[in-house]
Amino acid sequence: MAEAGGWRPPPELPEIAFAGRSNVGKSALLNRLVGRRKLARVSNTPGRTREVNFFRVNEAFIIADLPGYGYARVSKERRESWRPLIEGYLGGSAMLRGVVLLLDSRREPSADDLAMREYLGDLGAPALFALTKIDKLSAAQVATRVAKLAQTLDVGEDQVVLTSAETGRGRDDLAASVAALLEAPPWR
Ligand SMILES: Nc1nc2c(ncn2[C@@H]2O[C@H](COP(=O)(O)OP(=O)(O)OP(=O)(O)O)[C@@H](O)[C@H]2O)c(=O)[nH]1
Ligand SMILES: [Mg+2]
Repeated sequence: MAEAGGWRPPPELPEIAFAGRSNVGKSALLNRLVGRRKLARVSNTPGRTREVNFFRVNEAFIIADLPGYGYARVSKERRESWRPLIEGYLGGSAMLRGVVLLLDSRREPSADDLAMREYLGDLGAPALFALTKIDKLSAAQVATRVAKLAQTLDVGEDQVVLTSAETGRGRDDLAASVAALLEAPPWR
């Protein structure tokens, strides 16, 4: 089901998935994480990434950049087409070790964000919550937004990583958290 065209790695290396709504900054953050400017295409056109893109990092693990969901300007059918693709991948990959769900630090979670969060809870996969574009908040706004988002999502603040692909903030925290997911025993 996850075969969205493009390269699919043989299931030999552990996989970490990046999920989030369209334009939340998945591609930018994963480029920042692996320190390569143009690994994943950062789009000027939201809703661009419509397949699962796999990136092998250091011959050690795979990042699956999932298509962004919830882009309003595409047709209703296409807007809802993310579910089977994303859930098919997350539900089916034998090598999945964890999911990073990205949320825009400035915005309230959308219905799709909450559906995704619930899906991850039901799935039982280890999850991290990366708040993106933190550079767009003032220092004073950060603490209140983080507390509010953690509460809305019903996650502990220790599972939340504050990130900016623009400034690099949170990159090392995210790398450490991803490394911990990779070192944990398979959950499935
Ligand atoms: N200020 C700021 N802008 C960001 C940040 N991360 C991403 N952006 C911008 O947000 C837009 C979307 O970024 P992408 O990384 O392409 O988002 P995406 O989630 O991969 O989008 P899709 O592939 O369409 O689902 C681009 O214009 C980025 O330059 C950030 O940390 N800070
Ligand atoms: Mg993208």
